[in-house]
Amino acid sequence: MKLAHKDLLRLATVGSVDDGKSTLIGRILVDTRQLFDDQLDAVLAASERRGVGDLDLSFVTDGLRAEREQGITIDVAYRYASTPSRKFIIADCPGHVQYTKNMATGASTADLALVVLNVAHGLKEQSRRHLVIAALLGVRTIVVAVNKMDEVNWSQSAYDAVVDEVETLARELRFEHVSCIPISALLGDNVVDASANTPWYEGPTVLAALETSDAGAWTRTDHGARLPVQWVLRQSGGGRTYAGMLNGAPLRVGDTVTLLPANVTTTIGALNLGGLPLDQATTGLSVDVDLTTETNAGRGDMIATEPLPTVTKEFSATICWFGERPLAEGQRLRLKHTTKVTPVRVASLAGVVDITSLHVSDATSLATNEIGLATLQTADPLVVDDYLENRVTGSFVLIDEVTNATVAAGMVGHASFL
Ligand SMILES: Nc1nc2c(ncn2[C@@H]2O[C@H](COP(=O)(O)OP(=O)(O)OP(=O)(O)O)[C@@H](O)[C@H]2O)c(=O)[nH]1
Ligand SMILES: [Mg+2]
Repeated sequence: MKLAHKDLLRLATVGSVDDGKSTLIGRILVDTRQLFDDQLDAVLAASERRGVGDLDLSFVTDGLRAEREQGITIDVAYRYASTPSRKFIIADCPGHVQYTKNMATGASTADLALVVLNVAHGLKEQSRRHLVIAALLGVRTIVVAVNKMDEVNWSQSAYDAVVDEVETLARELRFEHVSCIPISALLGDNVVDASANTPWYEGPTVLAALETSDAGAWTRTDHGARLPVQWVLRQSGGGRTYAGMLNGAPLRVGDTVTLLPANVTTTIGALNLGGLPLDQATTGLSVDVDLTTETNAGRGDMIATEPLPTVTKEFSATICWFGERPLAEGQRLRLKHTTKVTPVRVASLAGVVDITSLHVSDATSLATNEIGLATLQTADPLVVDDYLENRVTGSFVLIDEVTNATVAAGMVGHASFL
């Protein structure tokens, strides 16, 4: 079956540790009957081993032994689900502050953030941090599950207080669509089935909200096609073709394209997908491109259509720092952008973002999990877009030269709320 873009929703869970993200995903999967009997049996057996009573639904996504023992999520768990109206790719992210990096990875490809908050705690600092990161990563729609309503006796005033807090922050972060739902992930209220315990709530269940939210927001298709060259393929009759994953606008045979950073303008002669010719390729497809002019492109170059990206060795960026030691001005790292890796220097730090006030204040270093603004200088030219225009060509990661660990997620430019 062919999937139309709008039929697929990518979502990531966000929120503080223990607020019930994995339980909610488990509940959705169980109540929409997405699990096989043997998976349910395994969850039941694991629940019994840990002595947690009947069924610990967080075990549906918490697959690692350490996760089950500690009762927290560490790695992002991806799950697929489908209902008659839509397919979902679900990234169940960890809430613990130590694993903020994993949350950022999960949220980076999401159309929508499913925010889970404990009604008794409201917006904790880590929930705020997650929401700021989700906003920076380009998420425009949030569904907020105000969870554990069973523990506050289904109190409408407790729910309203959390909704007030959420709406204030959501306005500041400029989310476009916000819906809040009172739920119990544990008991299933307002998750797939409407609850009799919240007669004062008339909105949709979590599943209904997910089924009707805007999808396909992940990539903008109105800002030019971008094909970062991943492989150069030599053809048997001489000549070469270029392979990579397309994003942004569609690419058609006959389109005028520019090869960057060389700045050579040419035309698409042919497009192939797995050996089969195509007239047009759309975002997300890994295609093989034949250009009508003989060129000398290599891995890390970009084939693009108008409006063209920027070729630069210096740019300002927003950085989520995950290194154990602080990031300092002048520091040297490696930068990975699409298919290219280059040495980079932090030329200057313009400031650090206060998670509570969202103000940016002066800084000369960034501590673990802090978000800052910086000017970066790369050794090789990069072909970039502003993150707001293209989430793929506008993003990068920073890598520690010694340990090879990914220590930061970066976005070209600044979000409008900073
Ligand atoms: N009473 C009550 N308990 C809940 C509810 N939802 C989750 N819990 C419990 O809260 C605890 C934490 O749930 P998890 O689903 O593991 O929380 P999480 O948000 O995934 O945690 P991390 O992934 O580690 O951030 C578990 O013991 C759940 O059974 C709820 O609606 N009501
Ligand atoms: Mg979890």
